[in-house]
Amino acid sequence: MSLRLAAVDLGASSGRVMVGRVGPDTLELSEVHRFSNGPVRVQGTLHWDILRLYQETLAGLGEAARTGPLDGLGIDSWAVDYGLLDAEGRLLGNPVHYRDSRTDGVMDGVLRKIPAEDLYAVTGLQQLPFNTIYQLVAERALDRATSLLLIPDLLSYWLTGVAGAEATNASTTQLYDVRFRTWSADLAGRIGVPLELLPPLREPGQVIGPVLPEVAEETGLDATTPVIAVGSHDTASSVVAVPAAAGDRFAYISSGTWSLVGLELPEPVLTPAAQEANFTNEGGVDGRTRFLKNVMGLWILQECLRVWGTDDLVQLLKGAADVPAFGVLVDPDHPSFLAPGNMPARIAEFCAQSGQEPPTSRAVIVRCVLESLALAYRRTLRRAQQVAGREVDVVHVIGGGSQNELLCQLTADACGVPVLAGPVEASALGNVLVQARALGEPLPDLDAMRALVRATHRLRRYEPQGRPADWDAAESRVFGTR
Ligand code: ADP
Ligand code: LRH
Repeated sequence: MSLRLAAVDLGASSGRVMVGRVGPDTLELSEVHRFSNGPVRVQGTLHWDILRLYQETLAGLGEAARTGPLDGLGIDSWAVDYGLLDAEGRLLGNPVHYRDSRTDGVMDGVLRKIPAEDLYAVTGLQQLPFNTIYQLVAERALDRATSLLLIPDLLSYWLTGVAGAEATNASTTQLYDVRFRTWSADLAGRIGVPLELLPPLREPGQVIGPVLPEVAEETGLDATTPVIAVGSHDTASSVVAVPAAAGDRFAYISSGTWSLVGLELPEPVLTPAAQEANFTNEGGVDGRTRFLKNVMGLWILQECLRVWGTDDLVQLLKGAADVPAFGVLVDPDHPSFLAPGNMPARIAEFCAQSGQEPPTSRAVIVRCVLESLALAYRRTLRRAQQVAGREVDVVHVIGGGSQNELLCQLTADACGVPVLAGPVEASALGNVLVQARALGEPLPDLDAMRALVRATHRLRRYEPQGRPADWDAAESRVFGTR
């Protein structure tokens, strides 16, 4: 016997609805619907096209229902962004995209009122300009709102009529107290956000409720189909599906639009060293801590492709593989790479300012992005191990970027440990695994879930090659001796 479950997984560059079959020896995904996602600029503000994303979700669920009855469904998406609802539960405007400029300079203003140490002691979160706390300070519709729903919670609300805040995603807002696993009334008060705006928290595995009759009618789903809270932060779901064995000393890179680089820990690390290194302690499934850092990721490459008007990534990667190593390098986390725009020009600008010859060909630009990412991974993983006092023997690369062979090899070379690449659809796998357990499948803990991923998915192994000294030299070239 196996369960049939739908995972709605909304990434910043594409969304998909997958049907998962989960049983004692079975873990299979099939994609029933995929659609593009990205920022929509309206009169200077970047939004998400949330109604289209909802419509595509319904279309995907309709496809899933056509192929057979579902035992449950769950939604995960990118973090930090939200919709505001009025007293009647109506959405107050299109959610704003985290890359929008409304948060420019906001963080500095907040840190003048709330010392960074106080924020870190409570939330353990990496300072990123788009954290929900900063978005709320810049928010114009706050005085008309009675409820804030993070993106997966908003879609779950539209599907079920039940409002709530799933904990792994709530932990990315910088309004969540990581020590007591509650909203921080103190921080909310200090930025003028009424606590009532923040809905009751729920844990992954909790049943949210059955789909509304109108949803059942539109999709063909049975009216009793439960919507189940999963690790609704996509990175939380993807970390569930890291195919590590019990006792392995592993790091992970959840590689998509962003590269989320770090360790899984039993407890948050809230030390001055962790704060100084700007690591985040996001909430994981089963109370684990995702001790990681956001590295800018394949976003830079996605924007290059957009500017060049091509989607032939495979061809570009072939070209980059032939470019000599250690040419042009950038710091991918430089703030100039955050907003959408002409990345090839911004890379050239970075080179000009750092005394490097700006790249002239696409192949050199792609090579530059990949080597620069590998260098950032190396630096981040070293720091994570120092700060958390743990060593790793292997790096698991999961998500869409695990298909990038050149980047995986560079990552193994830069980090000096083997890389195990896959699965590609880690978030959707983590999503259906948590649903399956909620519905009674004997998957008692993360080890059991990961064992099932390992048994059912083929991984690709990359051994470190080349000379570590070359990476040391590259690192001091880009980052100095910091
Ligand atoms: P997100 O969930 O953030 O939208 P994904 O996990 O879907 O991101 O990963 C998207 C990235 O995966 C793309 O930006 C691209 O760089 C990479 N990718 C997708 N397909 C391939 C492929 N065939 N070869 C190499 N890289 C790929
Ligand atoms: C990746 C992700 C990441 C967040 C960012 C906003 O999709 O959820 O973990 O920091 O989007």
